[in-house]
Amino acid sequence: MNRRKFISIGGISLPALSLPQIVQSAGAPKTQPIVICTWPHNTKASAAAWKVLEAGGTALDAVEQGVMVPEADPTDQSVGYGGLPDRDGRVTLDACIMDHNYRCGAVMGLEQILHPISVARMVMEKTPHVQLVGEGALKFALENGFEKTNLLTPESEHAWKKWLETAKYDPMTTIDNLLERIKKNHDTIGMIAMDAQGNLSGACTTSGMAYKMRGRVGDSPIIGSGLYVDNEVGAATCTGVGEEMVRVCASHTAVEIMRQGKSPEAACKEAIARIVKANGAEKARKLQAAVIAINKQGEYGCFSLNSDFAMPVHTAEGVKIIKAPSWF
Ligand code: SD4
Repeated sequence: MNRRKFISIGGISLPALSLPQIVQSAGAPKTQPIVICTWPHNTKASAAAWKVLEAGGTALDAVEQGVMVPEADPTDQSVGYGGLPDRDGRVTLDACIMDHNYRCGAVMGLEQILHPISVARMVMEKTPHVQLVGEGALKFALENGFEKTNLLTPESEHAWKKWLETAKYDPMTTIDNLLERIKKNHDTIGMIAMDAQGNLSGACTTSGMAYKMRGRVGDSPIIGSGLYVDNEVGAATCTGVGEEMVRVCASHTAVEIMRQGKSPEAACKEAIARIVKANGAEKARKLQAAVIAINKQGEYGCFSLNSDFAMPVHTAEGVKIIKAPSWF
């Protein structure tokens, strides 16, 4: 019998699964809160999340507040307001959120709403569904008090028009563009946090690949691909060429590897290894993908396909930037 899975009340052993709340509140040790996120420029976002944790808030509130920072920042051309548009010139946003009870919500291809992460949370909290897409997601947002905003800034419109001059409907064009954006240090934010109760949550939000085909959805709003949280084990989130993360369910893969007892860094490396295997080394060299993870003990790690990826780690000791080891 697996002792971890059973609790004893008055001498009678019961499966812990039948009393999850009691086990959690009675047994949860105090842990050190921590928040990590993708890309080194996102320290303002991790600081906003840390503020919530420091005040005793939940990991769920922390990750939502954290990723709202780049969503509202017009200079970040890969998330929310100011995001680079699709080929038709429309800014379409993808986001998802997941808490410590396997609850999750996502929006895909959402337009004209400043904070897709908050709509994703509302999908999680107010609907029987996990994912809403396009027009339906917008309708739901408007019915729930969100307001329409023009998200296309003059800078992003200008960049799109310039791209149109030579536009080729070739996926490699999009990948080149992604690498260019990464060099400028602006990209999708995936964030995971552990609060003082030891509970994990995560959020991921993006405007997706610049100049993507209309209707294209990447990994970021897909539970298991762009983000996964299992409060018994750990959490992981990703950034990079979304198609690659979807093919190997990168975040879920990393969590499952942690479940086998591997460190967060080893788990992230295994997810990246599967992307290399799926593509072959030659193609993988031209892609970028990175996975970050925290386990239930609050240990963290990251790993990227190509170099130049790093993540902020925010704890009571302050913020530090961890450079990821990379496959190439
Ligand atoms: C996507 N994963 O839409 C996102 C883009 C990204 O670093 O993360 N870029 O595919």
